[in-house]
Amino acid sequence: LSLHNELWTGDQEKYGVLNVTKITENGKKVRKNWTSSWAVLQGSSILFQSTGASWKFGGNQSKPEFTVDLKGASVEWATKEKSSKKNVIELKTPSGTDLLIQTENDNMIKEWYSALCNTMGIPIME
Ligand code: I3S
Repeated sequence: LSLHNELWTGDQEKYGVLNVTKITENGKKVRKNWTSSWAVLQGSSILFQSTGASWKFGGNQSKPEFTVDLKGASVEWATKEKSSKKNVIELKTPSGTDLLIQTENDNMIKEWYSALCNTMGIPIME
């Protein structure tokens, strides 16, 4: 049981660098803007903070940051119509904000996929 718990909680918290873009906001389609971001999955939300180098230009300038509530969200591999990139996951939230997340690293994207599925209590399908 303790091993199971360790695996479970271990999978629920994850962080790393991902490419991310919103594709809808409040249900409306928005123009893609792929950005390299630190992504932190914690509890049922995911936080993104741009890795852009704004700190170079003087102290406290804040980097773009946003959090997405994943309660009730769906996670799926994005179709070719959604993006020409490889390793793209589509996240759809009940609030109408849909995101694509992507990394060139095949293993990393699988880890993110599993972690997201675990967070949402979805059985993992390859
Ligand atoms: O789905 P789209 O509109 O073909 O997405 C591409 C565009 O957003 C493009 O930028 P422009 O706003 O200048 O058209 C991006 O550079 C591409 O990366 C987007 O497509 P991919 O297939 O990379 O997600």
